[in-house]
Amino acid sequence: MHREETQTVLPAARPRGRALRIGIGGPVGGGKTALVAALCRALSTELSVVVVTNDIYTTEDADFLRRNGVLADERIRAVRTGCCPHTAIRDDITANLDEVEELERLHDPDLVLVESGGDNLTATFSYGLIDRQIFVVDVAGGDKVPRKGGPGVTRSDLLVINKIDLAELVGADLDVMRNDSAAQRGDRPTVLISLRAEHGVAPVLDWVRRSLTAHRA
Ligand SMILES: Nc1nc2c(ncn2[C@@H]2O[C@H](COP(=O)(O)OP(=O)(O)OP(=O)(O)O)[C@@H](O)[C@H]2O)c(=O)[nH]1
Ligand SMILES: [Mg+2]
Repeated sequence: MHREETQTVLPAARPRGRALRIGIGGPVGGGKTALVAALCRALSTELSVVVVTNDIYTTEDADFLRRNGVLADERIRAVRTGCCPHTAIRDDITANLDEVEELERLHDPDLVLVESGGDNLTATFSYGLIDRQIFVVDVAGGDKVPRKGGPGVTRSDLLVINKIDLAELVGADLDVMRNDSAAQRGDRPTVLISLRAEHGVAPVLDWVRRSLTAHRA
């Protein structure tokens, strides 16, 4: 652990309050697991981090995170929803809450990341499960996506537009996506990133650190 190195960013003494729980949702394949992996890699030397993934039929995403060694295996739990992913993060959150609370009991984390199964634009997390939510879309769905709205696009605490490295290939205009997001979201932040780029996760990392500081305060 290298907690001393981060004291300029985070409060020196960790209050004994509950961990910050962040939900990460969005359509299938947008880069939710890639984002979780990048956040874990960047934060796990300075913070205690745990992860709950959701898949409908498998434990694919948890397996991926474990295979890539982003955290110790026991810090990663998988929920198999067996039904529409939004049900398990919004309507009946019991299975997720059980895993989150068990991980909190075992590891006393600073940060809990809950990845939703890939869903559609209507999916959101219950604030009974998480404190803040990130909605991840990608440019490959077309630059119309932010304009189509839905609660993830309009009301998530952070909108991530991922895979900007592919924008030219798929003919997505990033200015259109930026402007439509601003029109949909008002003051709520949006970041355009590529998780394939070196330090591509940095804008999300900054937001997570600011959120953690605010949560602790
Ligand atoms: N080119 C490019 N590919 C990316 C980027 N981010 C993720 N990917 C790739 O996109 C694919 C899907 O990424 P995932 O992280 O599995 O997406 P997901 O949202 O977790 O998918 P589900 O959990 O199945 O909904 C993978 O092959 C990633 O390697 C990016 O910024 N650029
Ligand atoms: Mg995933």
